[in-house]
Amino acid sequence: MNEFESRLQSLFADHEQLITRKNEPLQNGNGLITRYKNPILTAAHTPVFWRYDLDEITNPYLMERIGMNATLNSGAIKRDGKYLLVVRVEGADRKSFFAVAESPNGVDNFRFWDYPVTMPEDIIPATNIYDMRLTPHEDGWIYGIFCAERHDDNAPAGDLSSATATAAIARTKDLKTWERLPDLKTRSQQRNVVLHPEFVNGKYALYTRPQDGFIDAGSGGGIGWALVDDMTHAEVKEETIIDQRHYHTIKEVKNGEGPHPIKTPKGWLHLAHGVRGCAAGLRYVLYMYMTSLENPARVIASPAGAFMVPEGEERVGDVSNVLFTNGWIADEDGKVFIYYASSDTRMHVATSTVDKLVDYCLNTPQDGFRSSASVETLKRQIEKNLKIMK
Ligand code: M1P
Repeated sequence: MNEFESRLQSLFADHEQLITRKNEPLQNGNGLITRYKNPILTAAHTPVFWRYDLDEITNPYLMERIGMNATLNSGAIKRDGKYLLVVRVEGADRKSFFAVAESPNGVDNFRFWDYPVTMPEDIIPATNIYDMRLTPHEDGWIYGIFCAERHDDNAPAGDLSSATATAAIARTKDLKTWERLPDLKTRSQQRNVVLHPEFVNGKYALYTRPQDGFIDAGSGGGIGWALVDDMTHAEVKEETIIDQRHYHTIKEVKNGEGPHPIKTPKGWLHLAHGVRGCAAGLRYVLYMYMTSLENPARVIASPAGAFMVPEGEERVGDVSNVLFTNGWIADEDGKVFIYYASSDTRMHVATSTVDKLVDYCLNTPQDGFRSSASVETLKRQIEKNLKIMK
């Protein structure tokens, strides 16, 4: 065996060892979620045959030809007993694309399908596409709504950073063949748009996130709600903010819906991200809320603060201090798999149950928006507990 062949062999062996590594739940959780020891997907999990030209004649030094930088913000769905993620893979060239990774158990052994998703373009091609929310809708289609980023041609000459964010829409039956539908028509820019899984008053319902600019929510922001007649020509004519940003909270700067909500007997469970600013930059955390079964746009529970924050190695990456989620799977037995990315770099899983998440939403105190209100809430719990402890 020559050097090329032996390196090739170890590349494949190391990769196989990495992707088949057993994951383990971490002890000492907070009673609500269980984190897992290993990230479920990293750039190193992408197939060797994506990154290397395996031909000794054209790549005699066996060097990486197409680098992968990150695997992050993934949509999630369960099909035929398999846990499927539509992963945002970011190449070394900074372009993101979608690729499906599947696992037999939802916590490890995630393996990418051979080819990434070939996503058809809309009329104006996008420079970058990312962060797909998957919704199996009661109309029979699986919709993928994602951000399409394009250079802002109205920016002053020489400004190569200004961009626009638009909600792009595609649908599929098998995650292999995608039909691209026209981008969502709205007055403002949009990111973090999510399709509700059921018709509401006979219409499609969208969670939106209007924003003034590509980064800044500006005067807009908050999680919005809009009814749309037709997903093949989707247009937001009226938009109501159902989950506001608020001063001195974890969602002061901006927020955005995560995956589509989960239906429970007590209401719709929502998972979202909230952003605040600090000396270290923006800090992204996850939070939850619930809306009513009768009217999914009416908030019925809003626990104060964060549901999950970046911890340990999660805090560091390409964009540090970020947790972001756009995928979760509720199993038939009530177990919930929360798929989240840390610091725009790698994917993780945490598990919980529908019952625990509902209990968390309904019984965690709400934000009183002032320190004195927080102290009163704390005192009530202390008083109750001291009686129990006597
Ligand atoms: O870098 C953190 C996140 O920033 C954006 O989220 P939002 O639209 O709420 O600001 C997105 O670009 C997301 O992909 C990214 O993870």
